[in-house]
Amino acid sequence: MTKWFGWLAIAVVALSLQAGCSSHGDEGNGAPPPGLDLSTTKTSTGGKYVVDLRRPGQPTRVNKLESWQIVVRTPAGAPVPGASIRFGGGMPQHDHGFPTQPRVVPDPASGAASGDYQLQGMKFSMPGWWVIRLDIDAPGGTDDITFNVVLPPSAS
Ligand SMILES: [Cu+2]
Repeated sequence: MTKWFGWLAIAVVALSLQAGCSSHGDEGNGAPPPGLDLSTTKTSTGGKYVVDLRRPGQPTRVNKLESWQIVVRTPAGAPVPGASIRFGGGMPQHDHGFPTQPRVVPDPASGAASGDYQLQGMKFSMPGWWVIRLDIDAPGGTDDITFNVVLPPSAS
């Protein structure tokens, strides 16, 4: 009998750990903070690059893999080819990252010289406020940029 209760306790703990993230969503603290900058074209923190984050045409769905496009230009509008771009981010309100490890490669459609990149393996595990951080290492110097993305409840 004691053993049985032990297993039950373990099961309950495991269940509550798993539910940890999604349980935030149905309470008030799941709402994104007001006044978020949702621009998809931004200047990097150090002012070295202008980055355009392009989602595919159809609305993003939770748990669906997507490829996005990243267009990197100098502030004067010149393409920035040859950049290595590291992807990071997650949900600031829930303290977790992306369910996949997206990577950035030169856009196969536009070619390596274009300064257009493809963000492969994008996936969101739940609706809400997500932050995408890109660390850019290019001949023009290193810089970083952060985008806010909000997935509506209807995305799940
Ligand atoms: Cu979350």
